[in-house]
Amino acid sequence: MDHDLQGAMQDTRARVEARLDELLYGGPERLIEAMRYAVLGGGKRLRPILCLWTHDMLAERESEPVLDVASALELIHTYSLVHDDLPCMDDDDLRRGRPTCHVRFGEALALLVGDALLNRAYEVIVEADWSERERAWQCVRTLAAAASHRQLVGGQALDLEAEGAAPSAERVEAIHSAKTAALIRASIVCGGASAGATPDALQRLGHIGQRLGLAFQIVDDVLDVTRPSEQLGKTAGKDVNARKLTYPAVFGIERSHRQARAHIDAACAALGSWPRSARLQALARWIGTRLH
Ligand code: GRG
Repeated sequence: MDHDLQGAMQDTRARVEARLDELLYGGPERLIEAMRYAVLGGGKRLRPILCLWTHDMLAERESEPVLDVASALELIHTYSLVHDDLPCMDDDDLRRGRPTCHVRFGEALALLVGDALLNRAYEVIVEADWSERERAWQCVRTLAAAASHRQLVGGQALDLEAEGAAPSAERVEAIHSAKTAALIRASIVCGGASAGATPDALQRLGHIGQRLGLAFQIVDDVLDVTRPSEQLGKTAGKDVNARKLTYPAVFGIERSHRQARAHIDAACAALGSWPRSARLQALARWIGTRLH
């Protein structure tokens, strides 16, 4: 990976982790321990990085509490992973290279961890020190829609229904768009909203986020069949074993690669209309290089 990109990602990751560490306190001791275990135990922090770097691309300086919005995105993402790993869902025992939250703390507490992280996310945004409340409202609205029954939760429901179903391009795109792309799209849109982007710019950012979100999930699907668990930090080959509807299942590996590349190229071309987009474009390319 590009040395500068790696360093910049690491710096942003460290900022986000320090903020997440400050945000998770209070409540019953065992619950907060489990919440901190789930959130602070690794992860690429892609969504917060996308949010912060989109904000930087558009704003002269970081004047709004975008670090709190970025942290909220990670709280929602982590809630979805904790719930997804539960025995009634994907039933996984490895996440981010460690035992999953329910394996370590029990199913009931893991369920509550997810509930608590979701609510904490919105609380963090509305309690932050905004100079323009309208921007906070836009971020909350964007996140609530992305995490809703139409998007993240709806995508998970479609995913459960689709296990063992006949492979279809429309179906796999609908699932991935809702389950994965929605939150990645929201990360980029919230970065723009917190910087006061115009409605037109927010719409363009949404299209870019959609492309990157789909590319990210296609790459994730391909890695699931091509990499071992030790490299992934989660159980490899789960999709095939669970007869999941994935891009490789529908298109094969080579065509999946090509589709991911096409989404990334289109996202970079669209980003090119912003003069300070180089770092975000490098990050978009990095999503594809995970395949190499
Ligand atoms: C349970 C409401 C609910 C939703 C679950 C997140 C999710 C939806 C399912 C997890 C399984 C899966 C393949 C999700 C697609 C999104 C995805 C690739 C998640 C993993 O994201 P990374 O790679 O994880 O960014 P880290 O650990 O780096 O944060």
